[in-house]
Amino acid sequence: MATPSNHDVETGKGGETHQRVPAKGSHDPEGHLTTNQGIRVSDNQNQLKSGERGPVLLEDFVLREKIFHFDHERIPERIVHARGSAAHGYFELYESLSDISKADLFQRAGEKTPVFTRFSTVAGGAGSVDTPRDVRGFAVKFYTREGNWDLVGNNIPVFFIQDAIKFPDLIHSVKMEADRGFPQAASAHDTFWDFISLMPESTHMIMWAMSDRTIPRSLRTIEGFGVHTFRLVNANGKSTFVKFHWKPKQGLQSTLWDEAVKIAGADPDFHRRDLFEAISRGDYPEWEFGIQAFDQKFADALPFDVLDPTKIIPEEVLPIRIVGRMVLDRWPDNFFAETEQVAYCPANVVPGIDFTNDPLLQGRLFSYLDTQKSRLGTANFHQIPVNAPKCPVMNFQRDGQMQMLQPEGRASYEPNSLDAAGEETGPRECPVTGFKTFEGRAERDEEGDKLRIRPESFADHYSQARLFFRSLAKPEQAHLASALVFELSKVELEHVRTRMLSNLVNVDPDLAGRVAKGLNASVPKASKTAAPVQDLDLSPALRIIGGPRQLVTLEGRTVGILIADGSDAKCVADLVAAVGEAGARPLIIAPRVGGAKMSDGSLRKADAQLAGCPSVMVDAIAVVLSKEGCDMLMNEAAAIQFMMDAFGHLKAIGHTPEAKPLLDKAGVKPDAGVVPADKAFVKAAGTRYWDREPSVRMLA
Ligand code: HDE
Repeated sequence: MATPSNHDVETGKGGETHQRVPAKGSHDPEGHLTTNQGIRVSDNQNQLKSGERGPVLLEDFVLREKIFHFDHERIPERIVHARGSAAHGYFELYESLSDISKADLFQRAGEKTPVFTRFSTVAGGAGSVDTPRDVRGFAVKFYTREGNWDLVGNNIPVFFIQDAIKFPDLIHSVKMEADRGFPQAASAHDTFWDFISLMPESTHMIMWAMSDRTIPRSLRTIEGFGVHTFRLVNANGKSTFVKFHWKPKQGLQSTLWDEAVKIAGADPDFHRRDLFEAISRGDYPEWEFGIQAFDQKFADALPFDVLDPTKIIPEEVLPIRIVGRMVLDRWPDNFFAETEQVAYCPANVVPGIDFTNDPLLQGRLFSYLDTQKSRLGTANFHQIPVNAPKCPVMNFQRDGQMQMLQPEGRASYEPNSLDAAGEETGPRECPVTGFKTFEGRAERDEEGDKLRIRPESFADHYSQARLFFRSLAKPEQAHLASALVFELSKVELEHVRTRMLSNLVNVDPDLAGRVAKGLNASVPKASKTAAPVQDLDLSPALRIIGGPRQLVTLEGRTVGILIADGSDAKCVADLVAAVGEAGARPLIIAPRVGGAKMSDGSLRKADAQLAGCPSVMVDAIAVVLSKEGCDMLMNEAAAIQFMMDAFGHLKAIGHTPEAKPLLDKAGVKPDAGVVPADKAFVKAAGTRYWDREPSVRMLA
């Protein structure tokens, strides 16, 4: 419902519009425009000038303040993860974890903890597109009763490097090249692959990065991982190692590369918009929270080091115990105040959660505070509402830029005895409930000489890369190989391509052969490995296609229904109803957004215009055209491309018999996914048709 207007409209001498508080009325503070000093503004359209056409006067503090504030609206964007979208929600615990953790949020089944979750791409700037091939950040701030816990993870369970000292090199290599300032938000260039090919430890991550995981269909269809091994600590001080997981209730779903590229042009905000719209319509995204908990004995028996962040523990080796869920149900009120200013930090843990000696994690614990100071400009960034804990915060830290608190009294130190004089004495430490670092020296080699050395237990860089590649479904393997061909084709330094191929031979000779063929290169000798490559048991749980988290469903998806003048009104109405019943959002697309004149003479308004809504924007299409409508669209490139892309992206296509000529023109061939635009379509639309792919695309 529209808000009642609070203003009168007048036209100024120069024809400019003035929206003004009504001259007659109470003139109470409500609704008056003021400066930041609270001074009411009389004219927000004109500067103060000497004479009608004269110079502007320096004394115009209203103008000066407005422009001054505007000039300072931007803060430094994040050096990595600059582009992000976030939402509020809650975490709900399914079962008490008190046996392994004393953290308050893990004690009582059914209890909810507020969260703020930010998803991001890594390489691009804040204004870059949503769908490049990139890792997605998955950062959750839990506002627990014992303070904030930040689980700052990614949508991939491993990382490129084993030691924090390599992070600036990794990021410099993937960002825009230093001399030319391109490419933006893309890993397909010389410096990235130069670095990667010299860093065999990144090979496992590269397999994930080149897989369909890095071109997700939606932020709602990604997994999340804490990556490092953490610890849970119970009330008796016993430590349990843990890996954290987020599993999307919407199922895992990715795009095809060609689709991701086209989405970038059609809607640069595709993921942000999708998250916003899903929450706005009450289709709240949800993830289950899982843990892999294990002890030192289990860790010692694994064929790799659990402190090495380039390794996973396959679910088949240690199942994931689902212990809770996260629901995102509220969009931020203000993007800047919340999504931009939120400051995550892996060092934010609560009693009952602790770190391990993972050398990457250790570096991160140190790094994030510096970032926040540099970005938010003050050591008081924790006072910004989105960062402020939702429990009491009391200490003797004082002052600093942008201090918002006004502590009373003189107790700004302790010990003090001001209480003896009847004054406030301030808070005190507590050995019972305060955070105590886990003391045990359970990890090997914790004591020893000071060394700059990589442990030998980190030396196997290829076995899990092989495990990942071989565990994928066939189409996913082809996508991965093709992604490597694409990226390396953009690499101009030939020696880098060759070195990368040598590394790939260690992963899988077949993969190396396919990539070499795609580059029209020969397969070089395998590069030297630091440890023998092992054939580990495969993990089918790593697959998207045919894996345990692929859902055949229309729930949460979008179905495009293409109409034009003369479309069958009943057919469209039935489809809209059936698609809605199946949990999807029907999107009516027409040549003109005002709508189309239907078979029964009614006007059906469209949600989107065909030229601005290619089929990459939806998960399946129904083409409900009459003969007249089809004839009209036969010479419309947007309509032909609409069909061609839906077919090429392996989507279900429902159509009326009259639409057939258009399908033929677009090269749509009959298969299990091309069906009549009726119930059969609704049934067919919950999945993609992978068998179609070899007929539409040459893959490596
Ligand atoms: Fe980050 N990372 N990172 N990172 N990271 C940042 O902190 C850093 C790493 C991750 O939505 C920065 O506030 C170092 C791994 C996410 O605001 C910065 C190292 C993982 C986000 C930083 C790593 C991550 C960040 C930039 C190697 C997955 C976005 C802005 C030791 C487990 C959080 C900021 C958000 C952000 C440093 C490695 C995840 C520069 C030094 C591994 C999701 O402090």
